[in-house]
Amino acid sequence: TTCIVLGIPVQEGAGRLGCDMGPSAFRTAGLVTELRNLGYAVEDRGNIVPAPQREVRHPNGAIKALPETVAWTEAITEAAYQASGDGMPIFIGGDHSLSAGSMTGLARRAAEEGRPFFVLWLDSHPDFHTLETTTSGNLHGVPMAYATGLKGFEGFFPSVANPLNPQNVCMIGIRSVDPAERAALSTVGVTVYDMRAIDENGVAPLLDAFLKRVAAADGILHVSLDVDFLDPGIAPGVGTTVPGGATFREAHLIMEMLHDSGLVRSIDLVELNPFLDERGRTALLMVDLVSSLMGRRVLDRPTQSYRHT
Ligand code: DIR
Ligand code: MN
Ligand code: MN
Ligand code: MN
Repeated sequence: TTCIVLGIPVQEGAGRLGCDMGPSAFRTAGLVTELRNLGYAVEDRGNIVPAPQREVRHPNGAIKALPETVAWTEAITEAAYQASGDGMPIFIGGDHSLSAGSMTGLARRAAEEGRPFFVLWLDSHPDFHTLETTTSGNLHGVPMAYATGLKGFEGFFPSVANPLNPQNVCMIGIRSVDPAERAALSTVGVTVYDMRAIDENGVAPLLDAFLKRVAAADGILHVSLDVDFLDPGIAPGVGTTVPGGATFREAHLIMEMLHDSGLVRSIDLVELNPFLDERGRTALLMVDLVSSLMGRRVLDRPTQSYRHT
């Protein structure tokens, strides 16, 4: 596999500035070297630039930076589609609005390959607002609703040719859900494991069940990792910390299980805000987690096999 690193310095989707420095911080933290040390060929395509902006206005006056986000989404969708034909894309953000583009581009690729597209969403938030329901107006809160084809984006965002089936989405780590998101989630069949589910079961059985479903469907799996999935105590470099997040050990276990599964085709690393970080520790932790996802291991051990039969 060739890892294709794509920097996406979008910050307009978040409530505060600084995510535009995320791609630099991932590179400074050694992402590319780490991947090469694990034996991968790596092609760093640099940072992508947004498409030209069009004037676009929405009746929801709370919305911020709609023309910018639409322009980013257009460019990211195309870059994601192209990169997924060349190797394993690793999208380094940038705020989570970038996933509106990465998921739609990857979904198009999966559709062309005739395989179902699945997403593992590791985040404290479901990011399941539509343009109508967002009250913060921060568009990093909408990418999952957009990619799954919820109503209300038409005429503003690019139309979604290959909507992600909500039943192919598994969210883990959720602990901050707005009322409109809760209502929408309950109707569409997204699998949502909140922190209580982790506390009661541990992450392993939750993820195992999902990976078995992906394998049984011969699916293509995308992983979207928001820094705020992690507990703020270990990952302070994000604008939207929420207490009570995933621990170092839970996060690494998830990454190692993902590697063992052999199912992951692409990764988003989002919401890293180097301005809020403590001497790069969050960037370093994120790179460390990527290493585990890409195959670094402590000991050899027999692994559960997730094979399509
Ligand atoms: C909140 C926070 N649900 C909003 N969202 C996100 O602003 O819509 N924070 N994504 O990271
Ligand atoms: Mn998010
Ligand atoms: Mn989040
Ligand atoms: Mn089958």
